[in-house]
Amino acid sequence: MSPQSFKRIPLIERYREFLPVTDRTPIISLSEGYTPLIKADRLASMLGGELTIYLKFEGMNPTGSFKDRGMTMAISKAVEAGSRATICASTGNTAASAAAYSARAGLVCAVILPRGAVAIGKVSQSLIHGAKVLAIDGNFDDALRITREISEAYPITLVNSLNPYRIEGQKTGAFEICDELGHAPTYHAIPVGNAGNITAYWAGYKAYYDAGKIETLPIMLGFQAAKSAPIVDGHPIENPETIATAIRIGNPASWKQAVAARDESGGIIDKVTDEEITDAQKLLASVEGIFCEPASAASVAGVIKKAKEGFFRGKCDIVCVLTGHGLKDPDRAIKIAPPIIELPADTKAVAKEMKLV
Ligand code: AN7
Repeated sequence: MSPQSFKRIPLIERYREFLPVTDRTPIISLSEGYTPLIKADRLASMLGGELTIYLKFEGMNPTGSFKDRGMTMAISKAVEAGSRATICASTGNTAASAAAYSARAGLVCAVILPRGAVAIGKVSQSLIHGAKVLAIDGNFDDALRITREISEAYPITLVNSLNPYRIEGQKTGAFEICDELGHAPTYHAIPVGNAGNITAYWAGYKAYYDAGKIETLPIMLGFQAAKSAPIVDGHPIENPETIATAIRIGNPASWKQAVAARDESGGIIDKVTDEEITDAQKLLASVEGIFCEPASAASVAGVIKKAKEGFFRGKCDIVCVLTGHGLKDPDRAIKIAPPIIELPADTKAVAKEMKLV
């Protein structure tokens, strides 16, 4: 094997023609992207019909979530512009990614988190990468408002998805799916929080379509958590709640763009309960061997819900984006899984517990 065939090219170089970069843009990369598209046959057979399901496991990115696709762009452009510092509001994953890419670029990074509402793995990442971690007495929407005000008043680059380079970078998820399948899927299922990712995927599919790389566009299926579903309910939610803390967002920044993606693609944005999310997370772990975080499981929970309603007709393929790794939120996994069995250091006791004797 030649070393060349093993080499990963930074996302920005690989999809350069579709991204707003020049020869002068320094590329800050952690070898993001190239995430696996895993065929989920056992899940599909449980849903019946003629569905082919693929899981785009974005938890395999360097910081464990899809945010790295946008962050390589946002941080590279920040360095190009001569910025020295970055800031973001976050339910955890944006912060982890911003902290890592800022560290790599030598930028100071501040992250504003809703206190007590961010999964421990994500907090640990922001801390170890040396970001200034500020936990406010408020929710994500409060954190985003403060972050916007700070970035408008001081010379600090905002790296939330309001930063257009984030969306540009996240389009590459759609490119990878099309490159691997050779076409666009019939349906694209995705969790919706601040609504940047659904916006980015739709823009990515449209860019590939316009470039003649795909002949059809997918139907977009967005899923919010039931008590954090402003787009589905049609109004901002003042006190959003869900165990899927990543998408505990009451007033998404890219609300209009998400609605446009839904309507232009002939799709839907629906909601799933915490119970449906938990069931989907456990199912993925137990029958497909894939451990994603709760928010990610919302895409699969939504597809299960729609399949039960008879939404899918005939032969079709569905790509579900699993946006983040399950290790981000180990507390949650331990809470929903069977307990540890504690025993004396005794072979007989172990054999008995295993029902071998
Ligand atoms: C695992 O990190 O908003 O609809 O601040 O971490 O583009 O917001 C995270 C969002 C889905 C929703 N899945 O994506 C943040 C943040 C996971 C996430 C979403 C998030 P968007």
